Amino acid sequence: MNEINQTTIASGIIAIALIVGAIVFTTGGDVRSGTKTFDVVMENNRYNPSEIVASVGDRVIINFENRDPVAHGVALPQFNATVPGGHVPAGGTARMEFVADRPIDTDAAVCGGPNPSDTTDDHGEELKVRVI
Ligand SMILES: [Cu+2]
Repeated sequence: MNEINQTTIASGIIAIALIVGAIVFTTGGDVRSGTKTFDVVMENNRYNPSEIVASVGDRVIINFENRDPVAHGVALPQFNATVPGGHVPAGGTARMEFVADRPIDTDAAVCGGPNPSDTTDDHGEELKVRVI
């Protein structure tokens, strides 16, 4: 009888320890690398929102929905990030994902040129990406 009780108690302690450990591990993982997801609508050659902000270390996911009859190019070469083919197709959607491993303040709208600072031949849109 006594042995059974001790075994039961010991099993209970181990189970609680495993649960607490799992909670600590999960929470710690979230704190170290949070995921920020943004939904950006492209319409009339403008993006909404036109600025997103993330923290260094965040995994950033941007879901684009292009409501325009033309494709729009987006890229963040600093994070080696873009969408399939480099453009969000006309009337289509695309996803861009990257780890924001350093601070930055740039424009991810790159229609018309591979250089994100070149806005001379794009549609005039802007998607400011700030990592702070
Ligand atoms: Cu464009």
